[in-house]
Amino acid sequence: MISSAVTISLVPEARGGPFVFWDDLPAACRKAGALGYDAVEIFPPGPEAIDVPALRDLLDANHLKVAAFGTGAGWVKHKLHLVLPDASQREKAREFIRSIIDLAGPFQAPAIIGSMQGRWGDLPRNDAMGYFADALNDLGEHAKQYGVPLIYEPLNRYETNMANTVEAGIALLDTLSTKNVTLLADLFHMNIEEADIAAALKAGGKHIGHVHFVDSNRRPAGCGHLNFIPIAAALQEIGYKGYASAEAFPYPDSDQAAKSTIEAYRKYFGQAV
Ligand code: LER
Ligand code: MN
Repeated sequence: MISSAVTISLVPEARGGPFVFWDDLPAACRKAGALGYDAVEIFPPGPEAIDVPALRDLLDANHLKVAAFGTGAGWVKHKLHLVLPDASQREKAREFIRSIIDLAGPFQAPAIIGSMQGRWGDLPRNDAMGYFADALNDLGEHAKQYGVPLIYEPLNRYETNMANTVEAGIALLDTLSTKNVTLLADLFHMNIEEADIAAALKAGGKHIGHVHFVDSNRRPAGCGHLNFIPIAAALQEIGYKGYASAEAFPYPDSDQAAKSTIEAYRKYFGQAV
């Protein structure tokens, strides 16, 4: 069965970004729990921002899990990514991601590499791809001790030139020595880059480890022009059992975005209320 999740950003520098809830972790968890979400996906400024025992209590009280932790604050706050020309900056980016993996692991949650993949250009493509593959191998193996994968998210062409499609993501995974990296299928990015979203999900098969459940315009599912019927059928066909996580703009506001997404989730993924 596919589980539901909703995003919470705790990063002021990400304001304007595609996160449903903002700033107030306890209030967001209460709202997610009340709506019947299975989990929250947290975008923290860094590991020190999360009070681990307090988060555990919050999750228990609201019958929630953590679907994943994002690592993008390493980019939006610290301007770090994994293919910067300077080796010490690349290492800092890796350390930041490692610290999020160590935060996430005890929650049995994976970390996501999205914007931290950076883009090549300051470095030749081959060098950048080599550094990136090294980092994925290292960090993927690091995540193994927690029994979780590392999740890599292909992004659309306006955000990265590393890998924009599921096919390019799989080609990259094929070069890795680690088997512990899976792909994130973000339906917003896929709507820009894929010729056929459902076909791409089917081709992704066992490599699809997480889904950002969102519409064409990055509004909540149901507020754009995506046809979720073939998307849901494709996920079912590949036996996907991860999260459909609402990474969407808080449109028209956070509460309504969370409500309309859980309704869409129930409609398309058949969750009993
Ligand atoms: C960025 O566009 C995105 O989709 C996030 O999940 C990655 O930081
Ligand atoms: Mn995403």
